[in-house]
Amino acid sequence: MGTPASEKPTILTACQPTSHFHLGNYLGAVRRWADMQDDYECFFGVVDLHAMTAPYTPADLRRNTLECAAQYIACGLDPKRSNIFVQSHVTGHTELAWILGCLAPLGQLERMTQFKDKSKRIGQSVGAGLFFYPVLQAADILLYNADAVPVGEDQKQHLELARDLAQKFNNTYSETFKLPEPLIGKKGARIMALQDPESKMSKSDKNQSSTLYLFEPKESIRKKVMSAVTDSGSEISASDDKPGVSNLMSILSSLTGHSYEEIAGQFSGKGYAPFKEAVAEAVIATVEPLQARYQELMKDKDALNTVLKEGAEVAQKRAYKMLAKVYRKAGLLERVR
Ligand code: AQP
Repeated sequence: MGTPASEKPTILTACQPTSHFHLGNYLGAVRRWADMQDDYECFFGVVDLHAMTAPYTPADLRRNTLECAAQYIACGLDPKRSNIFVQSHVTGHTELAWILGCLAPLGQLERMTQFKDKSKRIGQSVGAGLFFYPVLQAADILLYNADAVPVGEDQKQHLELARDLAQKFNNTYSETFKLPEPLIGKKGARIMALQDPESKMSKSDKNQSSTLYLFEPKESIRKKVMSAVTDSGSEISASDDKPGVSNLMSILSSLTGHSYEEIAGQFSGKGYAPFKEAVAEAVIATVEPLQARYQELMKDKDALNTVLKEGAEVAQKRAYKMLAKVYRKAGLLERVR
């Protein structure tokens, strides 16, 4: 018998249901989460409230939320071992975000790179929600008093804010929150855009040839990889002055387990084409079984909704407990029942 859930450290992490997962979400995040399920009590959120921070249509959000749950399961998250839930189904995320927001220094929020990048991309219609997003993310994590948060490298700055807010709450009121540790993988922690290897691979990239989706057709994957930006010269090696080749090497290494040295040796003197073909084949071999499982899961939406209902029930119990503690410590009068 394994360790009971209550004795395991807790992890909380999440994806936004904005569109299908890309290879960065998989290698930097979800694949690693699947490997952690026996060692941690896991809360995997579908953070629909975060997805509202950029312009969206309600029908897409609804569809993406259920599809995100199916993708989690297809990628190896197991509802029998983990709690998969939708953020808006659990009371407490937005409430705690308000309390933490009252402690969050404005200057620190203004320095968030994701806010700066995304607000530039969205332009005039950018809402205050995008600015407040990291505080809601801190609330997502602290509501479960998570010990650790496995994420890609792009989330490091947000996690620092979550730790700072936990510390500030503890100092202002009294010891309440653990300081969550970021768990950032060594391999695949930052997969870069295929057409612009200086920027991270992202769902909202204007140039969709840059983003490899897990559930896109094989031919399209092959085409995108073959047209990925490489660097001058023809040598296969990872270095700062070769961001395109380094990114493809990182993808191949993460998918096959081969080291950079092995990859460099295998393609030495052969040029970019066979190397890119190997990358495309490795991606396709990885996504094929995931795609088949995903199609199966999407046939039974009732079963998916049941997974989300059960996940939210467990999450809610935990959230109510934490929220009551936070309200008490922050001086809110207990409600007369
Ligand atoms: N390029 C990446 N490389 C490694 N890990 C990544 N993650 C995201 N992009 C990369 C990790 O995926 C998890 C879920 O991310 P998310 O759903 O919150 O989406 P995001 O970070 O906002 O991803 P995108 O693609 O950039 O979405 P848009 O364009 O909508 O903002 C996180 O653990 C993240 O670290």
